[in-house]
Amino acid sequence: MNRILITGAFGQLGSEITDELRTKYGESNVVASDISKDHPKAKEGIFEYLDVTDAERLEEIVEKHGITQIYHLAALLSSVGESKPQMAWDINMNGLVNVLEIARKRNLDKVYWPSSIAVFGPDSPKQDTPQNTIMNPTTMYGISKLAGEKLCEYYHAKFGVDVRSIRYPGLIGWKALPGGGTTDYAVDIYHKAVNNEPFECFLAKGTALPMMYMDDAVRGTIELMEAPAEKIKVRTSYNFSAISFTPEEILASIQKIVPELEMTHNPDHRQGIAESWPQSIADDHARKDWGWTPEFDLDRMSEDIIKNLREIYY
Ligand code: AKB
Repeated sequence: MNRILITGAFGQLGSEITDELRTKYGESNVVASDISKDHPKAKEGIFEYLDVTDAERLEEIVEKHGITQIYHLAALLSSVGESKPQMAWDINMNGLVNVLEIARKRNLDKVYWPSSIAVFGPDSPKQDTPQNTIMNPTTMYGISKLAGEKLCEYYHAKFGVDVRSIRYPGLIGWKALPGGGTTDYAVDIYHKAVNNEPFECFLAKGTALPMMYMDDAVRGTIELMEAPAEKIKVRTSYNFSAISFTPEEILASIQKIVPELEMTHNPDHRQGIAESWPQSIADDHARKDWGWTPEFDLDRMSEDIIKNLREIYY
């Protein structure tokens, strides 16, 4: 019987994965944890307050609920990580060390931990960035993710911890808002479109980034976690890809449904972060090893998000 703990359960990805895992494994087998106590989702299902840098509290929760798997999603993202680099290192690295240690000590079945395209840097190939290439990230977020990947690989090789990971592109969903990322504009633009407001983009024209619809990301993550262990050949983190677009391309896709949407550009410090990242990702290892295939292209994603947001707002 799987008993799953999710950290960062009220974040953009956490809220969607928590719902999906509860549907799949039953409410009583999925424990949501987060540093935010007052979130409305704290009242849905089993909830535990958790600061992931507190190893004792983590152990107490794992013991109390007989946890067998952890989805460790709590992290500070790229943009906020640049304004709080020490905090980003502390949460992103020490949180991961605590989770891997508990998995080793208590012989947990599996751990999931997200990495990011932020592990790549200005020296990496920009187009179809391969799984194994020069990395050299320049953000604290990217540095913590690259170090985390090596830590996961080490815990697998040295202690046999079954830790699995994906390098996410920008994730775009309609259920929860992201916070502190460089790809967040591609979520905000849909809310502006549905509310008939003009959109000011913090990235410049022509800035292409790898992106993915949340439904694909959640499905792919659970597929990776359910794949037989012998299929998982990459124990750092898998490149994971679906779509890639510039601000003008997402605007054009939305304008097919909301022709009046207008966009202006006012690039800020996030432009530099975006320019240091790949524009598209080669994910042949994920496809070959555990059968990854994305389903949503840009227009299908736009249609689905706008339909769902219209139901929420009107
Ligand atoms: C961010 O923009 O920081 C994240 C990411 C690409 O990891 N969405």
